[in-house]
Amino acid sequence: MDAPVLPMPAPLCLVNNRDGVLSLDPKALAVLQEVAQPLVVVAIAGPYRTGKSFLMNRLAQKRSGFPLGPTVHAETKGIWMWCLPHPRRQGVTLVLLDTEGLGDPKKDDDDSDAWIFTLALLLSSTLVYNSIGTIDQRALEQLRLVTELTEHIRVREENDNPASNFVRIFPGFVWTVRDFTLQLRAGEKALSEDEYLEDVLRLQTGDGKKAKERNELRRCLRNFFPHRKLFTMERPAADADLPRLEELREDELQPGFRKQVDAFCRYIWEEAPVKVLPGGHEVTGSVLAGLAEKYVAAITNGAVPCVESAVTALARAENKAAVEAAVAEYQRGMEQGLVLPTPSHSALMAVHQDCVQRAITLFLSRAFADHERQYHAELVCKLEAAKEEFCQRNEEASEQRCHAVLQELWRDVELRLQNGDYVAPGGAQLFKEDLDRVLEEYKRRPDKGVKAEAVLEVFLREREGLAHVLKATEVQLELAERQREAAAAEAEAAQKAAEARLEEQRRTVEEHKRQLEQQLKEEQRAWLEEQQRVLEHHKKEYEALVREGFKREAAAMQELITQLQKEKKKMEERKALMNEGFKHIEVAIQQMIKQMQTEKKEMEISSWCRTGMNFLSNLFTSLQLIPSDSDSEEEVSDEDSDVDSDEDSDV
Ligand SMILES: Nc1nc2c(ncn2[C@@H]2O[C@H](COP(=O)(O)OP(=O)(O)OP(=O)(O)O)[C@@H](O)[C@H]2O)c(=O)[nH]1
Ligand SMILES: [Mg+2]
Repeated sequence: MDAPVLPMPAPLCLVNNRDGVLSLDPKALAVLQEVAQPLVVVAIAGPYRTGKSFLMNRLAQKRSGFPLGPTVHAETKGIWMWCLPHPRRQGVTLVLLDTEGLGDPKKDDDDSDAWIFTLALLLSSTLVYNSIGTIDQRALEQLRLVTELTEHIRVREENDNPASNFVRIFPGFVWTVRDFTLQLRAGEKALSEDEYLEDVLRLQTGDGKKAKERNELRRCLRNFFPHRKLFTMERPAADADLPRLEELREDELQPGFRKQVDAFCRYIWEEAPVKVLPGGHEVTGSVLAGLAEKYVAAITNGAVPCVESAVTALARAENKAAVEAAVAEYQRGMEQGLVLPTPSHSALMAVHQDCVQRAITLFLSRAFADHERQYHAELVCKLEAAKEEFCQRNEEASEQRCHAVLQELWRDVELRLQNGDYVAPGGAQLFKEDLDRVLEEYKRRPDKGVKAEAVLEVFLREREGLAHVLKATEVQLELAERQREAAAAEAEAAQKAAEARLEEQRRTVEEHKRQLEQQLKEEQRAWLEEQQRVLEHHKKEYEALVREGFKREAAAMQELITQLQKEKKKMEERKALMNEGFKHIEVAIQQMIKQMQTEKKEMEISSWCRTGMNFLSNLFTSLQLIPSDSDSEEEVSDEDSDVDSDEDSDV
């Protein structure tokens, strides 16, 4: 399992805010870099002095941590971070982000409020908006930052259409209302907290400028945040005790508050999702640190943070690291699994296959946005080169061992040669017997490895001159015969090795194809699911607008839905195309193998990569999984396109 979060005794400042200039704290970044687990990131934002830090400490299950201030002066500055083991999910880290309160009159820089809020939103998977009192017009107006988000966030580099794209990347939205004293009723009817929130977000009738502005905010909240949840909490203690809340025992807090805050914590621990990038890749500490760096750099350069460019830039570094990690994993596995020299080439290949599989799995679990499969192809080349190196080392180890054995066994023959025993009468017979003994013993010796026959053949060839020295035809014949035998054995071994290598290359190509296919299908499934979610969300909105009598807005919503349906349909067509593509790949691999078998040749690494991996990547790339904005625009302008047959067109 991935390394668990390091114990972090107290929160650290992640984003400094010095007079409106934001910067990242290297210490907090270093802590994040160490967290290899997927992260659930919960950020809290909202007006200053409303009990945000206190609530975050409850989520951390700690009495103190994020500092609270007892006075009217704003306490939290910038964004503070606390990484903790997730209380409910093994192998997941909970990251709490406590932000500086909004609307502090002491701040003269209004912009930093907007950027802190933007960062909290971009970095989290669940955003808690905390306010005090009730959700009245004033409370809503404090959230006007939401209507300005289009000026602060871009989702894609080109053709960005924030209205439809925010919903894909925005976190879940939880509103906590503190010191809430109202009864949740509409007339006679009791309301749940969520019904109350929806009631508050209902569009207001009227055509005036004020009504428009009010509705704009409501519409933004409804459109951008499909998952909304409300928790109301009563005052936690008597007025006199509020400044020393941290010191109060649990049973000194109001029972009603305890129940409500517990329900909130339970919801966050059980429901808040792991943060994912567009495309579904789970965010780990290093990725979150990278995102924070990219976004803060954009803000300090006076630019608008763009999610797509941050992800693409991060992907380069992460994918490179993923290749390195996968190759290191392969090498570690090979070192541990092999004792050189191996008895046969296939013994080495069995370990290789196992390690390659683990390396590819590791790479695919870490890599993201590798749309051109550039890094996957690089991995193939590096694994191939690493394998060749192991094969080389295996052969060298075998050669050394065989030479040592032959040297040892030949020592007696050498002595007899020096004594002239073989030139004496009966010498030829004696030489034959000795040679037999040496070769028998050589055969018996274990652990000679893949070069046993080749080394023997060379060894015997080097001794061809002996026959001449000994002037004995029998010796000459005997040597020639033995040499022929060794050569035949060597040819057979070489043939077997070539076949094994061919088989291994086929299996490796298959393995890459299998894992890639699995990943592509998974990506596509995630995309379709996300699109379905977005569609359902917009459909719900459409129905609400119709119900509330907002015809013009409903028509605009319907247009958006039609566009999303077209994108979905296009993806489904691509799915069919992709399945076709995989069949072609299968056939192409078989043909490639057949050709190699007939030509009895191995592919060189470079040509292997070209014909194998590049072939696959080109085909996958040409399938172009995710439709781009330009695709959908092109489709939308195509008035004749038939979408009415689509299952979702019943709105
Ligand atoms: N009335 C009230 N006070 C609270 C509540 N929770 C905490 N407090 C008190 O309010 C004061 C401010 O609490 P914090 O948690 O620091 O509030 P904050 O929103 O983080 O404040 P800033 O970081 O300055 O924006 C402290 O004295 C808390 O004890 C609450 O639910 N109701
Ligand atoms: Mg605070």
